[in-house]
Amino acid sequence: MQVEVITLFPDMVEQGLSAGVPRIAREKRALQLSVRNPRDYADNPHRAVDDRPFGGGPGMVMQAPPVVASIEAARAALPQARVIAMSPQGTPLTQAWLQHLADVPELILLCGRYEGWDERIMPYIDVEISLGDFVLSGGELAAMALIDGVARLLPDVLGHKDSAKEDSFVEDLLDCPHYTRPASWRGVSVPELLLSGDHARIRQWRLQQALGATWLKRPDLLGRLTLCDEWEALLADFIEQQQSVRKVQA
Ligand code: 9D3
Repeated sequence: MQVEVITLFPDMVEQGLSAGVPRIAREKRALQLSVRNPRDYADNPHRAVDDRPFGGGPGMVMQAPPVVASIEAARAALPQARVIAMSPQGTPLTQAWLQHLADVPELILLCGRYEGWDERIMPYIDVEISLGDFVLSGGELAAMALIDGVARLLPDVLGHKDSAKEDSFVEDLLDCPHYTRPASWRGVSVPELLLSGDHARIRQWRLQQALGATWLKRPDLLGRLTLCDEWEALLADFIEQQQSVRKVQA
């Protein structure tokens, strides 16, 4: 996948995606990233790309000419690309979106700064994507989050060890608890079952813990799923155990 990020902070994006999984994706050429600065397309001697809003009000607005010149230059490099604007007005990013985007060969991501951009850039945008209902100071962290989430889905980046693919349920549920050595630490032992070598029961315990964690912490996620009888029974059992724990505590 080839990605062009249009940003006033190219170093931030370049640096943020040069560690961990995105770095591996780039080294394996599964992800080819380039950054482009609208300042390089400003036609004034101070290379200004923002100006005061018509109609008054606080802050500055990114100007249409350098932003659209950047998009058009990125388009020349990536002719098939969809143009995604990172924007608090966008549709919220989900795992389903990431899975869709992981199949797209070329992407252009536009990052805003200041109060946003001149509305006249909108005809050059295919879709607006947000990270959620909270306020960031610009689109760069959102673009980096999107690229990070896509990078780990690209073929041959994580290989078979990808724990996200090992168990098909994990995409829809919260994670189960994890433990590693030491087996006993500060008087707290790892659940015995995990040391038993009984992989069928371990798998079932993990699924039950994932169902239980989702029920406790994110009931909204459970509401969107229809559970099969086996999962329903595992969750019912978890809830029962939870209620006896609560009674002992009370
Ligand atoms: C406080 C400023 N707001 C005035 C009502 C508007 C505003 C302008 C620019 C809010 C945020 C931003 C910068 N944000 C992004 O570029 C952004 C973002 C976000 O803020 N939240 C979630 N996802 C995203 S994607 C890009």
